[in-house]
Amino acid sequence: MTFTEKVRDIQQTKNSLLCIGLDPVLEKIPPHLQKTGDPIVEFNRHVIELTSDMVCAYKFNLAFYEAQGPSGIEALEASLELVPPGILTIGDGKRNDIGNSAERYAEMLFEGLEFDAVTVNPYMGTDSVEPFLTYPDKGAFILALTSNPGAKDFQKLKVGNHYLYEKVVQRAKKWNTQGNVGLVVGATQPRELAGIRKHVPEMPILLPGVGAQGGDLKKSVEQGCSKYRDLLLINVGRAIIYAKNVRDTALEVHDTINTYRNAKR
Ligand code: NUP
Repeated sequence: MTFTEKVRDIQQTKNSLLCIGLDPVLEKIPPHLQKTGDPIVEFNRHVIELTSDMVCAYKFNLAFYEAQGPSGIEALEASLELVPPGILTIGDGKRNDIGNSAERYAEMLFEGLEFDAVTVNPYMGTDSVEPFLTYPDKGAFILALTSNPGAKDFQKLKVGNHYLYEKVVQRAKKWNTQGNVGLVVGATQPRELAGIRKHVPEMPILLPGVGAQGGDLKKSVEQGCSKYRDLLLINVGRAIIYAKNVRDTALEVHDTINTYRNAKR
């Protein structure tokens, strides 16, 4: 089974496009969990227990763990153990380097931490991305068009008749000989998302930017799904993990996504 098939299988089985971003910040963790031995792990345990029946994936942004030093890495490893089978784990580190060094990043993320998928920065080109593609059952989400305001600085520069991000999408399509390449596209860019989906009808798209960053959920679902209304992984972080009622909030996002997904078009 290719990575793309795995995404489809999990999303259809669980009837969910929701990916929750586990980006814990110590100061924001509720007081009763602060008193435990490892607040980050207990916080993640709390969120995972309340939401694992309604997600297709959990995304771990490495910065939130690495910021804590060695104990943060241990917390990341312990948190990954808490994810039940049948749910994808995504290591969001946007790593890359020359091929020889990128190989070590791929080894660390796929073999050491055993993530199912990672985010990859394409700026250094094909030889830098290739090490992430040598794991056929693992996914590499290539940064195409990000959700932040600075996305326009480089990603929307014109290169010939195309924007730079369109060149990235074209190249990612070429890299996808084994069904293990995906794209990162921000929910703040729904118009461009439609164009990207047309170009890659069957590629998984990881979509951050819903919730705290104000991305448009309805348009994202309408423009970003494949024709089978899947292969879009909608990441929501802060708006769910710090909600007063984590389960109710997550369920509302999950159900809203499915309402848009199932609407007649
Ligand atoms: O374009 C991107 N935008 C973005 O926010 C690519 C990302 N990987 N992210 C990450 O998604 C960001 O670093 C954070 O981990 C998550 C969004 O979280 P939130 O805004 O829902 O809390």
